[in-house]
Amino acid sequence: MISDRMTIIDSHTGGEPTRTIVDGGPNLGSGSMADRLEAFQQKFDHIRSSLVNEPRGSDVMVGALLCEPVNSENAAGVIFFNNVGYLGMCGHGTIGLAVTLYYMGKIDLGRHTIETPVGEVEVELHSPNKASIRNVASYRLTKNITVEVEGIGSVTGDIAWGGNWFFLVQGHGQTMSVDNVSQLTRYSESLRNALESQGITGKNGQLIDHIELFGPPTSTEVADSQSFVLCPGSAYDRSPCGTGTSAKLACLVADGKLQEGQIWRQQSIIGSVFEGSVAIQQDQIIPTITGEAYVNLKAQVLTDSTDPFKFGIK
Ligand code: PYC
Repeated sequence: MISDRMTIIDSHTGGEPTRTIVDGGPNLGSGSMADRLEAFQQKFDHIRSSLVNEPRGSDVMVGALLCEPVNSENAAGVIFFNNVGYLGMCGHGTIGLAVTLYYMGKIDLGRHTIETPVGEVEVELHSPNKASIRNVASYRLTKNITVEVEGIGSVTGDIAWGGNWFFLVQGHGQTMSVDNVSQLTRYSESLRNALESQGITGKNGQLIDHIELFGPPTSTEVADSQSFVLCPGSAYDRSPCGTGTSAKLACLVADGKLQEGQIWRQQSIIGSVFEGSVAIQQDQIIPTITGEAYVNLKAQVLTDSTDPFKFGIK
């Protein structure tokens, strides 16, 4: 038997894909997005895997389940996931979701609120392909922490939250080039493993699952900094990473290198750029990240009950 229940729309934000389930997704109840994420994980993880893992997906694919919001005044709820699990927030994915909702005729240009498992974020859709997200409050937890990495030596970086946990490294000695992504991936994986095995975590023992390496931009005309971001799993972010840029902005503010309202342009390893700035509210750093996204596929998901890999290659 072949089911065709689910409809997906794919988009990419600065080269990083988002696959949004816009219809026929699992019923996760009517709780908060955090509660629904838990239900997704416990009861429907095979759907996550079937959509983003091979043979239908790939390691780089980020999934988004479009949900009814708890507050009917909000535009939507969303749960993000990838090849290995779930994301609290996803900046490129939220920009992709906004562009997708516009394509579907569900939102107009202007401001909208989206519910995520880590809180509400605001989206401003400036045009059919350009959006700003006002992210959750971001902060640096620890500055200059040194970790011993097997085969590499001592690496010093900062731990910061931008909706996900990041370890941000400036002086890594690696060549920041798209031709070098295999080596950047190996380096970042070793670093992430070392953080985990040495018990270096985010707040309340939360896993640091994103690594962010920085270098100079390809041109100061286009950006202020370039980054390589390793996502949970082994895929790198083709975009400058919305939550990673938020974590970077929080560090810059903490170091007195970025003022409220000042623009920071973060370039990805493939050259796409997000613009970021912060507002300071009640001592909290609230980043706004602007980027461009494009829809590029609408499809019906076919699931053959006899397919041995219908739930993906795990
Ligand atoms: O843009 O926040 C982001 C993100 C997280 C993982 C992949 N992209």
